[in-house]
Amino acid sequence: SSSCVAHVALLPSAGMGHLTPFLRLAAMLCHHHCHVTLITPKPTVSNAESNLLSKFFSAFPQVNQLNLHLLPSSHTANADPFFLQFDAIRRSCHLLHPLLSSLSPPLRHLSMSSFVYDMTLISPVLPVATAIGVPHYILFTSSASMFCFYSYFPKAAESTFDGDGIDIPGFSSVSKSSLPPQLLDRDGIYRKLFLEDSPKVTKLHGVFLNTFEEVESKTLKALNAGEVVKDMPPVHALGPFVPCYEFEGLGERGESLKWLDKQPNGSVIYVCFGSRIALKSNQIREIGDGLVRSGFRFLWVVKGNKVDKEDEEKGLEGVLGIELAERITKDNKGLVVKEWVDQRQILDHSAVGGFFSHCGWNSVIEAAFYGVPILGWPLLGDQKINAEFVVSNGGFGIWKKDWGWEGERLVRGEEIGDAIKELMRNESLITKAEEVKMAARKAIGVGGGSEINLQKITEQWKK
Ligand code: BUP
Repeated sequence: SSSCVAHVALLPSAGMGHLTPFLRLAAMLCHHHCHVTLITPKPTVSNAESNLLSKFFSAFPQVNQLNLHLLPSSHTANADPFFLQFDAIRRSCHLLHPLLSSLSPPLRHLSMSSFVYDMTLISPVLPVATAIGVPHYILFTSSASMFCFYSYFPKAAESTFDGDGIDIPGFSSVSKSSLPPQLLDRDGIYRKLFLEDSPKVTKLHGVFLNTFEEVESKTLKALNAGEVVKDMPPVHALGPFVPCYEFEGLGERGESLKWLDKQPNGSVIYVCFGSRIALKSNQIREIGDGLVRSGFRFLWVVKGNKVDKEDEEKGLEGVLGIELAERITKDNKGLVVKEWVDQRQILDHSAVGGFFSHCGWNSVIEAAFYGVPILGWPLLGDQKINAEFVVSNGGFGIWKKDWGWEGERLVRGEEIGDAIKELMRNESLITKAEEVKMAARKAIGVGGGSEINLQKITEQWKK
């Protein structure tokens, strides 16, 4: 009967790094026979987001779409467009109450359904979820380690971080230089957001993470034992969120996949620094120089602008510079693309033997799922914490710590070329990556930890 169907509402926030895991979770919930409502903040910041949303809704017509029309964002000159969007969503959350009250079937039935929202929306959503009276959860779109740091942050912020590192139960010893710089900045906007939201995690019914026991067990245990924060609600590892063939990369195989088809097994290094970062042009040229110097084949996604909507008028030569573009063409070993690529299919391709990555959490988890060794260059935010995970927990990659954050110094082509050679020639990393891949698949397979967690929680909602 319909009373046995759990009805889950999901609310993602800005950027592909947040939207993608939400859509993958939505697909997982559909496969577990939940009725799903996806709340979509409109308009999106990037074209990539609106494209992915329309593919998702055509693959899952049973998912109910609710548009949350955003109030205009407060314009701050030079602010990060993604931050402005986070802010606009936060300031529009009071509009959720009338929107959610109009749902059918209603969300209101006690312990029958749930509301899952983005980690950056705790403060504004909390009163709405409480008023509706529905169990509510956040999807924390980074690692368990980062969540550990996030929850402990108000306490940690009392200190000046002057020592070598920071001592948090379950958090691998991370040095001060690896902590997100925006959080150390006393006037930082992300710091304010963390300080406001973090103490409220105890008010949630639970926290979902795109990770798995096998790689973050110590941290998950500490979180769930209340060692990080007293009264921590249950923290559920549900990952790795499987890239979903039903809506991702539908349609024609693009240029980059066709090019990969022609390359030998394990011969190509795939280079991509995520959807949020546009490196300075002198740094882009050094990367190109490093790729050519390495002697390896490469598939390189470059971004000339932070937001894809503004990137269209600049051609590839405009981003690379004519000299580098010609050198790459002459060398004939690499393909450079400026358009959005299907990273899932690229990492799954047998020609790809390594991944030069900024260590965004989704990218790290995708590389783990497909067993691809990583050369990490964390550029901002949580990425050094994620790189630490790759090197220590997974052991499937390398990270040159002296390269620093984005723009800290110019990393030379020679250094980059050497690091690529080191990655691509290291057989033991391939073995490690294969082990992580097996563990990842075990976690979500029948009887696996994450699969059991998801089953338990959806059963709970159906009661
Ligand atoms: Br760029 C790019 N194709 O061309 P992260 C990214 N992706 O499929 P970020 C593509 O976007 P945050 C492209 O597979 C991953 O799922 C990629 O998320 C996909 O980094 C996602 O790796 C990017 O977490 O977000 O974009 O920096 O800062 O929120 O971590």
